[in-house]
Amino acid sequence: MMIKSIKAQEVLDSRGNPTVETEITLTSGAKGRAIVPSGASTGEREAAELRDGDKTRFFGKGVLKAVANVNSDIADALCGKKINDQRELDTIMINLDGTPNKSKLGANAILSVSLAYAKACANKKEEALFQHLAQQDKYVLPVPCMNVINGGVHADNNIDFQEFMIAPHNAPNFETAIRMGIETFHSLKKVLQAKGYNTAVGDEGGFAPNLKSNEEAIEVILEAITAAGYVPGKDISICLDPASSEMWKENKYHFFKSDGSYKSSEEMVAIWEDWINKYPIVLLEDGMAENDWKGWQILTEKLGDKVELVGDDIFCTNAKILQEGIDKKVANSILIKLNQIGTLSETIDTMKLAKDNGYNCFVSHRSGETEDTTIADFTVALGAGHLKTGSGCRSERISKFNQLLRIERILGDKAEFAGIKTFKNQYVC
Ligand code: 2PG
Ligand code: MG
Repeated sequence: MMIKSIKAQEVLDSRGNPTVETEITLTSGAKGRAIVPSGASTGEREAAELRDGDKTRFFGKGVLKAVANVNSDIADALCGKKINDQRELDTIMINLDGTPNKSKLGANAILSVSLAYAKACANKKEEALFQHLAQQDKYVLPVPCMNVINGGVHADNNIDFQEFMIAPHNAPNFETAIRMGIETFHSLKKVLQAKGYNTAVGDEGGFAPNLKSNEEAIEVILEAITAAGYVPGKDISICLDPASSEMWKENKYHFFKSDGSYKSSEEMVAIWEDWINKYPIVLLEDGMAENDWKGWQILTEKLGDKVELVGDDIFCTNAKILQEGIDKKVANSILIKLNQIGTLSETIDTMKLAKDNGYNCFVSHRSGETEDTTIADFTVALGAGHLKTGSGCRSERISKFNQLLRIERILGDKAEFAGIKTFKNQYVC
């Protein structure tokens, strides 16, 4: 596959922040285009997102340097050369950057090229992206974990925890699952309205009301599941991402947004234990902060055989850090965000390491997203079984669900829906 041209430009994400879009044209004429997303509650050890820092443009958030890096250094290293596969392309860029966290060229620059190349190769083979990326014979459609209440740094309300998700798992296929999720989302709007709460939405399309407590978020969701005609726990369960790193200050968890109180690691674990015993929770992501490894070990020891414990900020989709986690018995699942590590090949390596060690992989969007639907194809191709890509509104979220609907329809009988078995150690409370 010879690359004829690589052209990047600055476009915008769902928060109106600049981001990198790259289009690659192969000598065959096949093209591929990708746009990279951007996080708000980022892990400290994520690959570096290169921003201009020029305060006269987009308050310093421009990405013209990253764009220039694609159009000059990266294009010079790749255009006109024979490149055998994705790994070779990614390795050339990793070496060209030469830093441990891709800070020279920018992970945003590198990932845009990595993904655009995969799409161009799929187009050359006249395959869908999920077919081109497929790592196995069977295609698994994921349980969509839909973030219906937003808090933390994703919303301007009084909820400390960032994401309250519903997982419609008792369905024969993805199409039914997404319908169940959307119906529950619409029911939730009515439940909130009836209680006099605001129904404006946060960054990922979930409602962002001011509530009496963090716990009330679960209660209104359970009410909505029932009102939509489903049974909590049997048909639809709950997944949480409190994004605890955002609450971690001076070795304590601070409830900055609600009542200003704080908790020790042990007290935080006790909250999760209580919630898991009371509510149909099947997955807890970042229940502890990225710098609280001790707390993570306590959490895993206590609850690791009951629910899926996903490490996001703590692992940053990085195989080296995941290996540390495996050695220290931290979590039993890893969140997968391509832009945390910066290339497709490294992301797949991390997922392989996870799988070989009995960890689950939970694929994720970023809070700053775009119309790019790569993660939908990627989740099916890698057989990850579950993904989170937002709520029941906002086109940058819905575009991924629509892509999954298309994929399921293309596959017909060959599509398998992951269902409840995709979650690790589901505990029935
Ligand atoms: C997370 C993500 C995505 P952000 O914490 O898991 O939901 O948020 O992209 O802001 O890091
Ligand atoms: Mg997270």
